Amino acid sequence: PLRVLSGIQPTAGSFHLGNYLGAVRQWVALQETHDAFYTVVDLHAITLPQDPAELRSNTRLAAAQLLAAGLDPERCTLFVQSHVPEHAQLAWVMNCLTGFGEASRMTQFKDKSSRQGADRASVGLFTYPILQVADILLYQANEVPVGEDQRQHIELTRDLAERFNGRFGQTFTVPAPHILKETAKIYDLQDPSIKMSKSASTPKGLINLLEEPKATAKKVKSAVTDTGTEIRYDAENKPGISNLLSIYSTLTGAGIAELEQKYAGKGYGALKTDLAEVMIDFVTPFRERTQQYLDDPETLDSILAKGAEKARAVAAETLSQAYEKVGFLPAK
Ligand code: AQP
Repeated sequence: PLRVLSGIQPTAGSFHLGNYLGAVRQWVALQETHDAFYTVVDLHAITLPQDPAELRSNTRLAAAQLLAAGLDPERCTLFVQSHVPEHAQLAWVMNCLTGFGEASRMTQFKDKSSRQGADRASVGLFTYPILQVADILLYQANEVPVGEDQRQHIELTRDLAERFNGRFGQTFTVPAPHILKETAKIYDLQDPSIKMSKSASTPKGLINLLEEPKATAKKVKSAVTDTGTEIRYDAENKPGISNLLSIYSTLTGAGIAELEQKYAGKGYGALKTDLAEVMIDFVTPFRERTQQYLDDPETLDSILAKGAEKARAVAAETLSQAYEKVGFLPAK
């Protein structure tokens, strides 16, 4: 089977609805059809200042949420990035293949560093996409399931894989992004012109999956829409309503056309009330399952230990090939 690799940061504690719909939901589906590797990217998490105790507990929390969302350790390999040292090792090689100007063009770095004050941004934040390149190439992934915001980083991964292969001989699979149109970008509920995001969203526009379900319902009901009355998918003219329809459709499996018909002649209030219910039905069991995994840290840690072992077997093989191609003298 084809292989997929993707990762998620443990920084924010709770995943938000954009992380789930844009990425994690695809991960769950792909474990059925692909050889799937999923990682909690704690090395990426320290590119912004972190609290050590929080990072540790958020790493477990991220793994617990992935399992609660439906990842099955029998069907996929789930591991913590820092448990597999090959990620940092290959990243160094990839750093040396990347042009400074090329890295400077990454829009996520520009956004994140300008929010922090460019001078205070770490070099780690700058090379973040190159570590991500290593994450993907180590597993010879064919596809990378992510949200639209990651497209540029996957392009960089393709460029560097081709560059390495061209310079040193065929070594890496050149991966393709796996981005689903309907959920590629979930928008902030208060400002549907920006993506829902842990760092740029307003608290009322951001749905954290682990918050009180009642708070979630309230956010849905106070979502910003438009001055019209018609419930119709039109991303350009009705971004707020279109965002709500996408979320509704994905969580329930109902098609957009079906929803438009269901709400023909009804007001925005009716749509929001029903979507609030749908959200509560989704987050309530999700929170419970997450808590169950957190209550049993030994099981959780052993799942992650087994995952790391499986991941290392693949990563070590790729790294040794890459090291040999580059010209490093093998240690005897
Ligand atoms: N709004 C979104 N719509 C669709 N997909 C999204 N993703 C994030 N936001 C949306 C996808 O979630 C996956 C994991 O993301 P990450 O751990 O790299 O976190 P992030 O991109 O740092 O998440 P945020 O909230 O977007 O953080 P900030 O505000 O720091 O930039 C990725 O596949 C991502 O595409």
